[in-house]
Amino acid sequence: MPSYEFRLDSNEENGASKSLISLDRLQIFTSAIGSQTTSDVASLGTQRYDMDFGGDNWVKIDSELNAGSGRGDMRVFVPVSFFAGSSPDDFVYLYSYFGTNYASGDGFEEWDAVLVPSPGGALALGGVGVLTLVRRKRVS
Ligand SMILES: [Ca+2]
Ligand SMILES: [Ca+2]
Ligand SMILES: [Ca+2]
Repeated sequence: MPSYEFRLDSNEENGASKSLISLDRLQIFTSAIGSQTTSDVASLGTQRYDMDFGGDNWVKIDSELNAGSGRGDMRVFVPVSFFAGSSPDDFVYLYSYFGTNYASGDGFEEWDAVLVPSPGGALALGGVGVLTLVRRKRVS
């Protein structure tokens, strides 16, 4: 099925258990309003994806399996149909939270997005023009 691909490049130290990190929350929103900053994630717009829908989930990631800065560690495919009713001019917001189950360390975790073409041509969403990252880092 046609999907949007969101790619995570986690940045952790190598060795022992230091390369492990948990992705504990992932939510994706669309909104006509760009450049929003808020601590109330639900206010970002229309929710398109929530990895905790139906129950708490998390992902254990070993950054050392594809070690090196700029090298991807996880891919998330969200069906284009989840974005039904959105406008080609909408902004896409991705909220992620790391470190609850395995602590985050070293550098920032980074996301980017790729439009995976539909075999049929036209997609419901014109493109992921702006991807705003709302990051929270657990410090304790
Ligand atoms: Ca990496
Ligand atoms: Ca979770
Ligand atoms: Ca990190």
